[in-house]
Amino acid sequence: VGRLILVLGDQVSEDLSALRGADRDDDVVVMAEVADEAGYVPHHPKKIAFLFAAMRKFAARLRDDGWRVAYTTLDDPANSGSITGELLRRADEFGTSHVVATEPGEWRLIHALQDCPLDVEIRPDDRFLASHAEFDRWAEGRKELRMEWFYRDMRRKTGLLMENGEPAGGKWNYDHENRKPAPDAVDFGGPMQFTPDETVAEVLELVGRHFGNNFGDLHPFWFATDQGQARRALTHFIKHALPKFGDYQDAMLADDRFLYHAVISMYLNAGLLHWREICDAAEAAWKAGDAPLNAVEGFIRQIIGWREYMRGIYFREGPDYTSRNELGHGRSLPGFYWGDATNMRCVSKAVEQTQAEAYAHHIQRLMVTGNFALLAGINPHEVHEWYLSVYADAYEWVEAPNVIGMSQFADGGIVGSKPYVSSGNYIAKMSDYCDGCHYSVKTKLGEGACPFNLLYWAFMDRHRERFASNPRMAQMYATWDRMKPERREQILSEAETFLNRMAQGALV
Ligand code: FAD
Ligand code: DLZ
Ligand code: SF4
Repeated sequence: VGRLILVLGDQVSEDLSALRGADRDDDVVVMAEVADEAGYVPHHPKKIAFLFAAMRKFAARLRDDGWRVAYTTLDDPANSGSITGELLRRADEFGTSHVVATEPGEWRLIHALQDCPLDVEIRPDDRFLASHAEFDRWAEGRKELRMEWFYRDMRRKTGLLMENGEPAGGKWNYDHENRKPAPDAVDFGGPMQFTPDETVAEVLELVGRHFGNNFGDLHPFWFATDQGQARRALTHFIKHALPKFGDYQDAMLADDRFLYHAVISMYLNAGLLHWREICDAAEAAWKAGDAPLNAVEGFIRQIIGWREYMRGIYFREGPDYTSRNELGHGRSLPGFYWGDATNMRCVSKAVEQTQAEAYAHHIQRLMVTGNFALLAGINPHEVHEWYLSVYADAYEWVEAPNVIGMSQFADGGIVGSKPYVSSGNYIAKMSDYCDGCHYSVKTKLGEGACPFNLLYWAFMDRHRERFASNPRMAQMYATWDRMKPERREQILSEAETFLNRMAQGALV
């Protein structure tokens, strides 16, 4: 044969650069379910099942389109266990040493392909809006890499929500209209759910057998697993939830796992949806008068702004990014991230839904589990591995800048100019978690004090040298300094006691 065309689990897109210009008669598409990819972190079973099912259905579709596909299932006795192992095996089988690949989204796998003793051509992944070169050109010479400026360039480049070269409605960003606290009732029934078909059922059986002990519930499984289903899920969101997406973007409810979120990141990141079709659909809803500008602008910003920006940072910062630890945090991740009991209702609920759905929305990830880990001084690499494991949409290129950068400030402030820390107040304002919590959010110290309140000040105190001169944090330091010394000491000592009990595995 001519060449092997590698298609990875998160590359199930028809218009993949590796497939472009390939010869259906001469070339062979290689796809493989392998232990290495399924095991570099203990992925949530739903994430593995989603990818395997999407891979199998994509392979079937390619075959229908006349491609030759060499597909290795996890159970295949000949399975070598790794992507490069499978390439070597197929190279031998088909008598070729030429491989065409689309750049993987993790350095780990890029290096594996580069080190593989075959002739591997790695093509850019142009399913993204900004190439690495374009992002680097934008970043070059800037003191601060602010997402907002990058986003404006992407608006100009795509023409999305632009009118005669100006932003629609006269403003680039409508966030001041967003971020309302949690509503009393949500009139969106959640993302579209799909009944497992035969392919999915087979994969569920396989994943249950191999990964049943990983953290996370495999059943019920309702994700879309092909392009047609993912598009229906997108349409469902645009029609029923997008109009209120902006208003409640930052709200959290204990008994509503999705609010008005799209729940499409796993589809987009795997390649079942393209950013362009998503953004076009959102823009069309605004033009038709079906969704307000604050919602549509906010939604489009997440995709052509944040998502592309995060990818730019990951590739620009290089392979050592996930080991950064600028704040020197070293505690281990407590067991309640893996489902052990905790009295903190917000954390318990966010982890519980993560376990059930392999999904939590942005503010749960940032202001509950992320905020707690940062306040408690958890080793950011452990935090990173947790996020990479438990969410169905997690690949390093997007997970690491969100966790190491935005959430844990472990990159020293490349992604965010200030750490995302808050006391219990923020959670109380934006959610209903505090009602019925073992702790009292109004209690600042002493019996029943909310741990976020204690740990917040301990964090500020611990990192005074670094943050006191940050103008956006000066006011909090002034508040801290106004407290009586005995009160400050008591807060710090209670925070310490809490952390020590947590480290010993006590119920906290
Ligand atoms: P919506 O809230 O409906 O937003 C729409 C889309 O915008 C998402 O589907 C996503 O593609 C994009 N988006 C929104 N925010 C971001 C962002 N910060 N970075 C990149 N894309 C964004 N997103 C991932 O795709 N994979 C991850 O592994 C991941 N890890 C995260 C870890 C932390 C600590 C935090 C704070 C955020 C993380 N995010 C990650 C970003 C965000 O939380 C998810 O994209 C979002 O929750 C997905 O749900 P949704 O489709 O309902 O999103
Ligand atoms: C995440 C994942 C998993 C669980 N399994 C596979 C697999 O068996 N085969 C495969 O090709 N890809 C898998 N993936 C996705 C890869 O890990 C992903 O392509 C890289 O991490 C780069 O983003
Ligand atoms: Fe979380 Fe504190 Fe509220 Fe309990 S009181 S839910 S720990 S913020």
